[in-house]
This record gives sequence, C-alpha cells and structure tokens, in this order.
Amino acid sequence: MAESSPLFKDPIAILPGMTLLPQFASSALLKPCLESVCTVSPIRQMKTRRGQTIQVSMTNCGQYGWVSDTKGYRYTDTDPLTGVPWPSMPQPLSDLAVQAASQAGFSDFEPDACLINRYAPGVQMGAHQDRDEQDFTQPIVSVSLGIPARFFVLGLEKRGTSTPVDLTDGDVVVFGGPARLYYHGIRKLKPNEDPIWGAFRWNLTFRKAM
Ligand code: MD6
Ligand code: FE
Repeated sequence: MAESSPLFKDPIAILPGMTLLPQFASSALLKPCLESVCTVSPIRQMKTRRGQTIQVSMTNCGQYGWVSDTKGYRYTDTDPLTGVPWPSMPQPLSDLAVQAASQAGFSDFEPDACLINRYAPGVQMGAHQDRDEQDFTQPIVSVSLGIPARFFVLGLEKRGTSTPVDLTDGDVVVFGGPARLYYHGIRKLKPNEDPIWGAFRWNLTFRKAM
C-alpha cells in the first residue's frame, strides 16, 4: 500500500495547475538513460536568435527536440548537431512522465519530446513561457536531478510577485491547466555537490510538442 510506505510523499499543490511530487524520480534509475541519450545526442550550448550563447546546456530525446538558433525557437525531428533523429525516449523516462502526470490529474499525457537541461553553479534560466507546443491542454512534466535549485513562478505576466519553489534531487513538478502558460524560471544555482551528479543540476521537461 503506497500510502502507508515511508517512501511515499504526498503531492503538494503549489498553485492551481501546478503540483509538486516530492522525490518521485530516482536518479539511480534515470542516470543510465541520460548517459545513453547523451552518447547519441551530446549535451551542448545552443544560441539565441540574436546569436548569444545560452548558459544552460541542452539536448533532447523523443520524437521531437526543442532547439534554439539564429532562426529562433522550434521543435525538430532531427538533431542539428548530428544530422540524425533525436534518440528515442527511454521507456523508464516516458513511464515516469506519464505516471507523474496521472498523479497530478492529467490522465492522458502523451509526451513526444523531452528537453534535457544541464546547469552548472552560477547558471540561471530567466523568466519564460513554454509556448512552442501545439496543445496547451497537455501539461509539462519537469524532473529535477542533482544539486538543488530555486524555481520561481510568476503568472501570465512576466513581472510581479513570484512564488518560489525549492527543488531537490528527484522532485517532479507537473505544470498544466491554468498554470500552463505562466512565466517561470530558475534562480542562479549555488555551488553544491550531489553524490550521483557531482556539481550539476539536470532538469528533464516532458512535453507533447506536436
Ligand atoms: C528547470 N524548468 O527546472 C526549468 N518549464 O530547469 C522549466 O523551464 C519548466 O520546470 C515548463 C514546465 C516546468 C518547468
Ligand atoms: Fe519552462
């Protein structure tokens, strides 16, 4: 009975449409999956439309991958670095994403893209909306691995009061419904050390892109 297990943590409602599932993911299970993805499509720094280097390093798995370059943001079915399709989404990753979405009330999540972000200490992600996907009724499932970070959520406006959420290894956030288009970001990471991931934080965001 999961509810009576000391390993099971209850979901936490952060805002309507935003649920935190504390320690829902296992780094030990996911690390080999990420290593196999990064062997095919290496983690790399992308550029913005203006030609600036994005501090967060990225890669993707799944049918589609999110890319940014001087042409802008979009999803592609081919990795521009390798010229071949993005590696398929490992089953343990898609299972985790579907189970997390279901726990948060999204029972028909069908992820076809997983953006993989890697942060070193000192790196942040500015306030942004995720709106390059076709269907905003599908949530985004976000998995945090490695060193801690402070996530912040605004509303439909880029300015104003933010809600902070401290994320640690294994935490999963499901972002959907009224929160799906809320601005959000990651504060500058403080140096830290994780036994599995070393000095880095990894974040996986599962999406239905198309
Ligand atoms: C991060 N996360 O946690 C960045 N986007 O490193 C995101 O940008 C994000 O956590 C959409 C939905 C959930 C997220
Ligand atoms: Fe985002």
